[in-house]
Amino acid sequence: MASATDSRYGQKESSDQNFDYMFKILIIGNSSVGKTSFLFRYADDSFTPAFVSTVGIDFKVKTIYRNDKRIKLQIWDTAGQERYRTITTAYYRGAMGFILMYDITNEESFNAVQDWSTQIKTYSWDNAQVLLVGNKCDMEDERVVSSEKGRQLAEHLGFEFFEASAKDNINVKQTFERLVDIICEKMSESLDTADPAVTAPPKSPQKPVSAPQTPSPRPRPELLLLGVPRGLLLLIPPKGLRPL
Ligand SMILES: Nc1nc2c(ncn2[C@@H]2O[C@H](COP(=O)(O)OP(=O)(O)OP(=O)(O)O)[C@@H](O)[C@H]2O)c(=O)[nH]1
Ligand SMILES: [Mg+2]
Repeated sequence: MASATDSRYGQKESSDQNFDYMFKILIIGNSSVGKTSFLFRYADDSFTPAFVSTVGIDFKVKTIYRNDKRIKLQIWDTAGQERYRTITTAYYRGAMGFILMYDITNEESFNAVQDWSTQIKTYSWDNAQVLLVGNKCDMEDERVVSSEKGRQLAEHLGFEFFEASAKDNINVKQTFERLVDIICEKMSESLDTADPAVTAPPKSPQKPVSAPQTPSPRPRPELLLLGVPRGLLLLIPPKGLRPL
């Protein structure tokens, strides 16, 4: 089973400090929709038909050039199974983009999209960008969710929409690149405001950066519910604690 120590998740690139921006991206959605396959297709150009359900959460790093910038993507692959929900939602904090995935051959996974969207609103910050992806579009004969239904739901939720196939490598790269572009657009719109979720590389001399920090096992609910990065909240004086 995949786990934090799974050798498939090579971290070779994670120590590369030569980048302009680093974006944290999460892939979420019901179990078996193809999240892990989607990530492996993108990062390693590989696909396996075997289903190995993800345990907890893991990540891969990929650095790309986009808009004249070198952008390091830290892509988190979350477990879709309900039992891991507390762990996975703790990682939503600080994510700049989400790929919310369903399986076009599985109606239940499509019906769950609204709930996943609510989870994003609850646990991430307001400016996080979301793409809705209907995966397994190679399985046309078994399709139960039409493209039109997918598009309508995406429109209703305010997300952009792709149908894709990790198996046949359809729209995988395009999905990530579009998400990066939307994040970049959003960043340039809010140039004046400090953007705590964007991590610029350290000034020289460059220090090695450790693997992404694991959130505390019990995230503080008031911070998560507000969807505000923790650093910002610390600037607010704790009025209630002042002596009278
Ligand atoms: N035909 C087809 N099968 C796919 C595609 N993507 C994934 N699969 C298969 O679907 C099954 C589930 O894929 P995973 O990537 O493990 O699903 P997951 O969303 O990561 O599931 P959890 O880790 O349990 O949340 C595997 O057997 C994959 O081979 C696709 O695009 N087309
Ligand atoms: Mg998985």
